Amino acid sequence: MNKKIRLLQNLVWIVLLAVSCRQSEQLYVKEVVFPEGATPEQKIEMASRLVPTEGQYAWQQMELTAFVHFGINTFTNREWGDGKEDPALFNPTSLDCEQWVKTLQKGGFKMIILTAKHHDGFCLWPTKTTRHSVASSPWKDGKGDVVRELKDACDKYGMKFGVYLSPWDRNAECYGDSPRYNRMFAEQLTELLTNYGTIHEIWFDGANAEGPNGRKQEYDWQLFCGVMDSLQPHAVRAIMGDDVRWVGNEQGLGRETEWSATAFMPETYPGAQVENQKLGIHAQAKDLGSRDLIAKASRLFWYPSEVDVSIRPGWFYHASQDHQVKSLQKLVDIYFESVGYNSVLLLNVPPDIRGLIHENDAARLQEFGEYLRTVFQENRLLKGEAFEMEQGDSREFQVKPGVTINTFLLGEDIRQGQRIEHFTLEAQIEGQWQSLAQGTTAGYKRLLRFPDCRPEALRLTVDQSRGRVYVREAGAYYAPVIDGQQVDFRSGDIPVTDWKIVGKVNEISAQPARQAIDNDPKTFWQTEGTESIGNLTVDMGKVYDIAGFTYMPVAGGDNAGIVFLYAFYVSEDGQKWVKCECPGEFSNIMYNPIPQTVSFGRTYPARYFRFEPLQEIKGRPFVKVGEIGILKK
Ligand code: FUL
Repeated sequence: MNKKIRLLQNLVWIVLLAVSCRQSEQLYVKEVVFPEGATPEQKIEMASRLVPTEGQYAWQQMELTAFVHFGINTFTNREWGDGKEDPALFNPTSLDCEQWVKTLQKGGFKMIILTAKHHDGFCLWPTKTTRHSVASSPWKDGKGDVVRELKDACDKYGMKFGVYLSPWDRNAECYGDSPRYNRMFAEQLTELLTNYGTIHEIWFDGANAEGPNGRKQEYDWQLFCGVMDSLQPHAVRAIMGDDVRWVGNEQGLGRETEWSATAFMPETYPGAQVENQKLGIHAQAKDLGSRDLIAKASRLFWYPSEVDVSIRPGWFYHASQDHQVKSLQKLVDIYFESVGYNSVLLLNVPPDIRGLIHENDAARLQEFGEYLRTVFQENRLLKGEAFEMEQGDSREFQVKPGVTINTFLLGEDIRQGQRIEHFTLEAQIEGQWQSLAQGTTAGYKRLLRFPDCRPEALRLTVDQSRGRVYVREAGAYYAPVIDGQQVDFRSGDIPVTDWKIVGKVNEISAQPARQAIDNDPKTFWQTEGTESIGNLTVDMGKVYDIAGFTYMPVAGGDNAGIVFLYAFYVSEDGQKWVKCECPGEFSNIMYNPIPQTVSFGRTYPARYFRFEPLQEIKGRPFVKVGEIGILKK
């Protein structure tokens, strides 16, 4: 099998699309190149006929997919391992992949993507390419294979399966020696795509060489694509892949206006950086598909968005986060702002050191699944099946008598393109029409929420569209109010009332250092940015045995000032200082600027502590610190 197979598949798909098409329009699968001199109107008309591949369409239909971050970090309590970990640490006591699958299925998830290798390079399968794998661990006497166990469990319960293979590898000695590492990576990919049956999604992370002294590895995407084309041509390729696009944040937040037909060129394409820069767009850009942008673009891609977020603050399991599992309300909001914003949700659920999904996460997933099933089991419109509309058309729907609604669903038949640009919804209540809600793009699925009401009918108007609109489904639902509050971040265990800052501090007058220890995460300390970054030395008034600390980043706007590397010191008398054992790196904080908890793995007697930021996330000369807290256990 080779690239031709992928082309052939697309051809068959086009024929199928053409047959199902109630029109005789030409469709463009995955990509459309505008002819030289095309007018903005011609481009929009062509954009409306851009459609997904068969694989992309099947992927979109899953709606709910799960990430499982599990590996050496689970046992070292870290987010990013440095590759120097002893494989002997990997030893889950009661790993049960069937429990993962059954638990996620109760939550409504249709696919599991496993971190077969994270940035630490530790492989969850017995690879021939490195000794840094389960084969060197005591787990099952080195004969275990997590990829195999999970894939078997997925097959048994009818769950789809995907792999995360980190291109960035902090263990591989050849990383940075580009051709050698590329060969090794291609071999790892080959093993994964050959030995485990059908793989539905292949996930390549965008993070690489963020560490200090990182050598630059030039990845050979052509080589990797060749491997995928020949071994698993049906699998969709995500992030550093051209089928599925990263939404641009790790908070679970989609865009209200989300175009799957986008000018954003997949970053692995030659010249993509220049092309995207020319258009002024990047993964986080607010607008990736408006008329104005398309007028400037020379081609468009069907490149739909995937929203990845963890059910806990971190991607990997940390016992300290057992009580920070996202609330049902938060998960439901994420659902509405991902699946309901024309995206697929990729929710991470990290198994613990036993090798099981923790009871708290399992209970939450069950609630989440039950909630969604309750909300969406019954369409409260009398008729919401497929129909067509032109720009300016309105369509009325009868609501079942006497029912309350607060949610509207609008889904386009994207096999004919994504076309709706603006729509409004009105409700007829006691004979009077009144405005209820409005939206911009719809795409595969758009959910609108509004206050509870009991209308006799609803009226949908397509105010603006890119040609004729093909609606796959419309629905009205009732989403009940959810009880329960999210547990707030605990800044520290020691009251800050007696704390004093010691010595000279680098600070700007508007954001003085004391704001980093005032127990108010909304205020912060900012350094001047002229000399060295400086540090914060605090006298806590008496000696405590301290086990760790917390850092609350200030995640406003461009994330400027967030600390990446740091050192932490303690002292009993303010004279003799001890450097605490800790990673010295807030891993992944540039993508996920959440409160950080650092555990030393032992206690230190301390009356004084010193937090020394060493590097800002982008090497800027200043930092901002929302809060520093001290932990006793
Ligand atoms: C990030 C990684 O650095 C995180 O550790 C995690 O795997 C997330 C899904 O992607 O960029």
